[in-house]
Amino acid sequence: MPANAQRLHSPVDERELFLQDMLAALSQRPRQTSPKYFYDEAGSRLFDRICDLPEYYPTRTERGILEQHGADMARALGPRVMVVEPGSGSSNKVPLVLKHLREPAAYVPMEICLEHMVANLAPLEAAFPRLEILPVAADFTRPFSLPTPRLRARRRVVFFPGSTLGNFTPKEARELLLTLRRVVGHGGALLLGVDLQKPAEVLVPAYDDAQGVTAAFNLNLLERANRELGSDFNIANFTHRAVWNAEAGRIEMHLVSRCPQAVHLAGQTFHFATDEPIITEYSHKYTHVALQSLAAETGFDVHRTWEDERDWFSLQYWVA
Ligand code: AVJ
Repeated sequence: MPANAQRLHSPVDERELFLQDMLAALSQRPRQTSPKYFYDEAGSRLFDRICDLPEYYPTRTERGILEQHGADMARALGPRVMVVEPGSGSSNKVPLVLKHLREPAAYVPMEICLEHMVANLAPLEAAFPRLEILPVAADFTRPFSLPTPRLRARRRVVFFPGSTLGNFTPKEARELLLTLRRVVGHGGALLLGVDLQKPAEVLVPAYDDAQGVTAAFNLNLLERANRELGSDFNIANFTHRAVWNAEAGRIEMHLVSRCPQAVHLAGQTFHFATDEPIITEYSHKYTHVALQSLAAETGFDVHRTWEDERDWFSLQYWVA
């Protein structure tokens, strides 16, 4: 592990947390797991494949906006900023902004899975040899502290692309944005990538692709529980489903029981009826009006936004 990387939770804590969260998830109705558990090594690789799928438009649409307007965004952010990226994944979007920033003070990627994060930093270190990179292995939905870069930062900026915000319910999203507002402080900024509402015939295939990669990503959660927690999910007895919940304005991913069955985990037994779902992810889709209200409710001003020509995706520059 690089000397400057910080691991805030021990692997034992992570396993215990996964077990407790899975027991709680399977005990509630409807059963609902946290999407953060998708991203073990296998899940992270499957997600990287999802990003290249023809049906999954968000990644390429967002990249297009960052490529076209990255210089404009960097001018708005200004010189000597410290860029914090919660859920940095493969850190493959931040270079599109970093390359235009004048004297960035530091880049702080944050991921739960330290191995996946650090394994992906080599290209960034090669492209930005003078940039101080301070990886932090933490779950950004829980309290975290940030390292202090050698070069004093003029302002803190959180880069939060990929519509990861969509994973959270409106209440959770507000709480997370209030946390990010505290992280950046007065005068700080948020550069937020969010997926916008569009017809269901575009949205549903993006979460239920013809090749079944998203199905494998979803089912991998049960395989991970079997691998790491010793549960006995029979993967063939669950099927992937993606639904557009128009009232809530979100895509929902479910794992649906194909038959009456019992699953065992840590000495407990969980009975499933046919067609009973485990909700594994929400992906909320936003309107411009909803984003304006969300910014106002969480102490930010919407200073600039950049969209693609179809108005499918938006990069939002919010100032605290
Ligand atoms: C990484 C949470 C933004 O919600 O679109 C992709 C995850 N799930 N395909 C999303 C995901 C199914 C993705 N986020």
